[in-house]
Amino acid sequence: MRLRRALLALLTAVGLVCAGASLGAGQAAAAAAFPNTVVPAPVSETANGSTFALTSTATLSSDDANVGGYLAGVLRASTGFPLPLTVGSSRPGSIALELSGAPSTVGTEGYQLTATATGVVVQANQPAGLFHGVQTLLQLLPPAVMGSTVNPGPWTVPGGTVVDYPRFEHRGAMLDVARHFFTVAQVERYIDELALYKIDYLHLHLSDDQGWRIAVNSWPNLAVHGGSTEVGGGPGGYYTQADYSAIVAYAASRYLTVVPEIDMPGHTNAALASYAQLNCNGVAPPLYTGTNVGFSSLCVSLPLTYTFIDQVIGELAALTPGPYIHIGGDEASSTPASDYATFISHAQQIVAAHGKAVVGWHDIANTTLLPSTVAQYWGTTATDAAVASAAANGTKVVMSPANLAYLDMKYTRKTRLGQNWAGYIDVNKAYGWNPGSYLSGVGESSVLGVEAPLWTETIVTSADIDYMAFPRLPAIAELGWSPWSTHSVTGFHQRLGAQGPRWKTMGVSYYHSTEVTWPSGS
Ligand code: TNX
Repeated sequence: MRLRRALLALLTAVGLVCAGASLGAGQAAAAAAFPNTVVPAPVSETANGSTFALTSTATLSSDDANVGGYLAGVLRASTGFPLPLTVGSSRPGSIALELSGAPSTVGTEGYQLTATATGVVVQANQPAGLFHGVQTLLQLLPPAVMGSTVNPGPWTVPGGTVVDYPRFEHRGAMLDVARHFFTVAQVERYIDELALYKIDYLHLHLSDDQGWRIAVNSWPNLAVHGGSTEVGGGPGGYYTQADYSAIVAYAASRYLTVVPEIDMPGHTNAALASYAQLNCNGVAPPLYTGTNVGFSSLCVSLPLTYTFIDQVIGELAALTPGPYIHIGGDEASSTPASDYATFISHAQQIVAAHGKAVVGWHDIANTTLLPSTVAQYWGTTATDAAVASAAANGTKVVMSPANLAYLDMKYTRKTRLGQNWAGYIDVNKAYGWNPGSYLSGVGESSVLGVEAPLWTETIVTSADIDYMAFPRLPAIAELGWSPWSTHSVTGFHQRLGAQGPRWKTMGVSYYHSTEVTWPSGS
C-alpha cells in the first residue's frame, strides 16, 4: 500500500496522473487539492501545497517580448505594481516565461506551468504555448486581476504544476460581420475575449446578402455600395485593407489565425447589387436588408464570375497570412446542383492557385473536393452521408453542429436575442457532446477541431456578442482543447462558475445560465 502511494505520488509529481481525474477519492485527499477554476480544463494539474504571492517588488522575465508585454500589461493595470519586464534575460523574474524546458509532448501550443512559494515559471516550445500558459496563470490569480483599475489584491497563485496542450489543432470562433457590421475595435475586443479560452482561429464571415465588408481594389463598388447597409437597414460599413490587416495583426498578437470567408455562390446579393455585369441577366438587384437566405447566386455560366473570384480571392489571400480561405458554399438553393458542383470545383482551383487551402460549409461535401479542402459541419443531426463519405476519402472536418455549437441560437425560449431554428442551446447542451465521435463516420482522426459560429441577424452591439458567446463559447473551447478524460458536467459547471467574477470585472455582460451556480455578486 505504501509502495502504491509512493508510486502514485511519483507519477503525479512528473505530471503523468491528473490529480482529480485519476486518483481515487481517498488518494486524492492525500495529494493537495488544485483549484478547479481553469477553462479549458488542463491535461494535468498537480498541487504542491505552496502558494506564490505576487508583490510590489516582483519582476517579470520573458523569452518572448509579445507574451511578456501582454502579461505585464494585464498585471500592471490591476495590481498597480511596476513589474519591470526583461526580455530574454538570463536572470529569471518572479514570473518567468521561458521558451525552453517544456516537455516535447506539449507541442507547439502547449506549456508547462510551475508555481512555488518563490515564483512562477511558464515553459513552452513556441510563443503560442507561452501565451496559453499565461492565460492559465491569469485564471489561477484572483478574478480582480482582469480589472483595468488598481485593486488591493492579495495576488496569490496556488502552488503546483500544470502540463497542458490541446486535443485539437483547430479551435475556432466565427463572427458574422456581414449581417451587422462590427468595427475593428469591436472585433479586437472579441479577439481578446476568445484568447482567454485558448481559441486559435477567428473566422470572419466577410460577405453575405446584406453586406460586403472588405475593400477589394479591383472591384471597389463591392465595399462602397455592397457595404453600405446591413440587416434592418442600418449604415453597415466595411474594412479597408489596412483595417483588415490590423485585425489580422491583432489576432496574431493573441495567437489567433484569421480565416476570411467570402460566401459563394449563394449569399451574394451584396456583390450582385454592386456590379450588374455579375448577374446572368445583367441587372443589379437592390440591396437587401432582410434575413431570408437562399435567394441569391453568382452566375455560374458567366466567365466574368471566375475573373471576379480570382481577383477577390487574390487580394484577400495576399492580405491573409493564415493557411485558409473560406468560400462559404452554404444554402446555395438558387444554384442548380450541377452548376454548384462546377462552381465549387472552380473556386477550389482558384483558392489553391493563390496558395491557400479551402474551408467550406459542409454543403460542399456533395462535390469533388481537393485533398486540402476542409468541410465545416453545421448540420443538426449526428449523421450525414456526404460528410461521412468525404471523411472516408480523407477530408478533414471542423465541427460546428448548429444545434450544439451555434452561438446565435437562443439559450431558452425567453432569450431576447438570437434564433431558434436549430433549437435552444443552454450550457449543458453546448458542452454535452464529443467532437471526436459525434458525427457518424467522422472519427477523431478526421476531426480538425471545433468552431463556434456567431451569426448576427439579431446581434448588434458588443454587449450582444458577449451575451450570446458567454458562457457557451468557453464550453466549445473546452471541447476543442481538453482531453475527453477531463470531461465532466459538474466539473465544468464549477470551472465555468469561476469565470463569472472575471467577466463581471471585465464588463462582459454574460448570460447567467440557471444550469450553473454563479458566485454571488458576479
Ligand atoms: C444558417 S449556418 C446560415 C446562415 C444564417 C444562420 C442563422 C450556415 C452555414 N448558414 O446564413 O445566418 O443559419 O443561424
